[in-house]
Amino acid sequence: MFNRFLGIATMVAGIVTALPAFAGDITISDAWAKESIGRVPNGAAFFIIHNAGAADKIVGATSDLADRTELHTHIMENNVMKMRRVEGGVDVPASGELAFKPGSYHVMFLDLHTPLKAGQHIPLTLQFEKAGDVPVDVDVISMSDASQKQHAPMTMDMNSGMGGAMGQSGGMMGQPKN
Ligand SMILES: [Cu+2]
Repeated sequence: MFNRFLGIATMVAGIVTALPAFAGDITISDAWAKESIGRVPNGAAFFIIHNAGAADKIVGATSDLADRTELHTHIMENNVMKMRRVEGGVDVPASGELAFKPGSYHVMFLDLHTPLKAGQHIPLTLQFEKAGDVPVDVDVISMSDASQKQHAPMTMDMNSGMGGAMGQSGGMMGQPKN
């Protein structure tokens, strides 16, 4: 019984560390964005939506960080990964989760007013059909931390036959080829 109590205490500590945003049945965890490199004027935020209640839908996002804040997804078209703005929102299943992650759904910041810097926390508001506005605190992380999170790389899966070369560290963009 004591062990079980410790287990619960550990779980709660983990949840507190993740600083989830909470509104009704919707909780957002693990919200992050990549730091800006050079003068790239755009950025993207990722997070996990947890829904404890009935089916809902994320219909938009707002921020003061950029001229436009949009819901985007990636699609494969003729073997090329392309970004598209999501029209009509994305369904969040009842008693389920929806992940916004690299290579898939993301919140896009177009024309950032200032570059994103690692260590920053940026405010973002997600808009749900039923839960309404849910404020989110997004952690801006470094490129190297971000590449560790990106188990689904943005590039195409062209190296799948090469044995996965996990021994090499630091290869962010794959090997250059001549
Ligand atoms: Cu995008």
